[in-house]
Amino acid sequence: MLRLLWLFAVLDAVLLLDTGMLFPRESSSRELKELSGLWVFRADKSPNRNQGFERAWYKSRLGETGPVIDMPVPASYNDITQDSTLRDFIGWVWYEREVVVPARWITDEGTRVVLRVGSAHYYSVVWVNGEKVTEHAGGHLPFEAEIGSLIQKDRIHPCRITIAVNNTLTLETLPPGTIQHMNDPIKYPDGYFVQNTYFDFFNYAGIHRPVLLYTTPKVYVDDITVVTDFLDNTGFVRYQVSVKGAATATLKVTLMDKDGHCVASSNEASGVLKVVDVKLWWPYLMHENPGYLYSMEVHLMAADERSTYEDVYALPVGIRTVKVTNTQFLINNKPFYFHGVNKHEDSDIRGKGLDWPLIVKDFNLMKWLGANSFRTSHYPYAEEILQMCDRHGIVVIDECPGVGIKDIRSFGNASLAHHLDVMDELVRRDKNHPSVVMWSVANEPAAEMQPAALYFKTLITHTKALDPTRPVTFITDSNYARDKGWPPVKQIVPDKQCGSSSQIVQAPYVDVVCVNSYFSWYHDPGHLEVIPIQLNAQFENWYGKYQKPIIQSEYGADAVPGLHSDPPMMFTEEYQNAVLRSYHDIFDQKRKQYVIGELIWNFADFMTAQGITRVVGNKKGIFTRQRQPKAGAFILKERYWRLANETGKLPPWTKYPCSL
Ligand code: BDP
Repeated sequence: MLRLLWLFAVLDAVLLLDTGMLFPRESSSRELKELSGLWVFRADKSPNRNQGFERAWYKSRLGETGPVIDMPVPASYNDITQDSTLRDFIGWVWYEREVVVPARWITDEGTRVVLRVGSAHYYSVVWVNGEKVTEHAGGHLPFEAEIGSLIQKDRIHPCRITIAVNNTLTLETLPPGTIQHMNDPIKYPDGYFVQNTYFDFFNYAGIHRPVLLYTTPKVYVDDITVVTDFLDNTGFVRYQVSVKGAATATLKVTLMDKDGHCVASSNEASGVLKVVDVKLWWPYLMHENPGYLYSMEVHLMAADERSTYEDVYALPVGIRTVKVTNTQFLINNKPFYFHGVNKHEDSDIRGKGLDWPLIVKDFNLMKWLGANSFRTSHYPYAEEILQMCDRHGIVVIDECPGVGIKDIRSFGNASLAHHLDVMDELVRRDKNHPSVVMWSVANEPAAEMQPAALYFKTLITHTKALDPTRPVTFITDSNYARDKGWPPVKQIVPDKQCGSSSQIVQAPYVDVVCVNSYFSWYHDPGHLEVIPIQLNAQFENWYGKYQKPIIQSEYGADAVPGLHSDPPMMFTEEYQNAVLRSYHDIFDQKRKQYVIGELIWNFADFMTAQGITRVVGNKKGIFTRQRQPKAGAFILKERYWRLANETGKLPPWTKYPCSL
């Protein structure tokens, strides 16, 4: 009974956003039209970057107001041409695409037509046939607009979609940045400015995820929330369906197993489905049948004086629990050890654009490696990736784009309000993914600054209220970013004492302590011998002070593939190997106590801004940017399979991982 009361209580956590953001899926009542492919494109290179708005480029075809080029969607625009001014462009770019909309979508008054953008970095304004339909701040989460009435106005011409996207980062964006105008005429051309960022990846921009049109009936399933639990052999799926477009509707909710058999059903908009002989959702390498998903089919029927409406939406549901103790992370009440990676959405040519071959390759590599988890450093990844995680049992720490919050002015009210909105959007989008087991609200902010304490208290409390079912974390830099040479924090941060005070902000509110450290790299460079003592001290200090489980959320070293030296020297593959091995020795001592995970920095090499510490990007990958293994990948593979053998339950086919 208590369990059921708890399930009810958690669903009362109400998102402040007034609509849902269900992933668009086809069904007998919903159609979908993908707009991936070639769009026309122009960067607004006018001095104030504002010509597009001044001359209303959205009013007519983009090709009529100036030159245009082909631009693939989804993709970052930066690496598509040979033009360095486009690669490094700051400001508004314009995309346009004409779409022929099925006649029925226009004539059928009972149909809603929705335009959805999976993500566009950073700020977007969208017009349909010259009329503004929406705008959105934030580069990593979806947004939508209903456009039916607009396309009905002009039934003759194809529907023209114009999207202006601006990649400028300011003190109040997430991630933050600053625009610096260089006014010295002896050094810089007239009107010269640069974008400063305080994070270590290239600020790729453009329409990064699919744009599509989809339909629903006028009365439709707007959102579904599920929270799961189990007791012995019985699973519980507490659900809530929210309906839009009518005050009343009849619902039929059916939970189907993988073989299409109904295992539970209900006619209520909210309730608890009981699943006998439940098949739990388990992580990869923890169970012989990982990633088990049920399908919750919601069937809506409604009527008004004009028509009847029927909507069908099927949501994949994994039944599992997550709990944290002082020393353990429990999935389905069993200790889970994160042996995984940090990733980036990053690859040659398409930058941060969603790319299925890359996604599938990365999952194959993670499984080859024996990785059971990753963290979405440093922003929310595509939903398509989370769906893969659900299906393959890869566990996710879901991070918001709160990276590089280094300037005291980024702790103001406007920044906080935006950060809270982003958490709302993130939780709204990802709440139903069984693979997501923890929220990360920020990476290595300047937590020592005085306003940070209240800022993060508010943020973490808010996130826990949004979703009381998942732990919350905040990633701390045990090295302190200012020592790294990047970002240029010394110029923008008032020079306050920077020591261990960041711990004060983090630990009282988070459920799991996540620590990044780069011993023998940013500190004591070249001195591998310091790793054991420093890493040991790091763990003992954090645990001693807060008695919370710890994840080594980043560690690693750059290795230029093919660069060798023995004894090891920095930037060689041997040095990367040595760093990994030293860290692993300490992890092996502490994982028996309170260390609950290790995530290598990074899965693959990735592009960064140009700078004196980066040779065409960050080379801390254990795979190259083209996804070929460096020597370190084999060390990690051996270790991860050994850990899996020790801590998990391997299916027979994984006995010989080398053949995978
Ligand atoms: C960490 C940051 C990560 C960087 C990494 C590095 O969280 O974004 O890429 O350092 O310097 O502190 O390689």
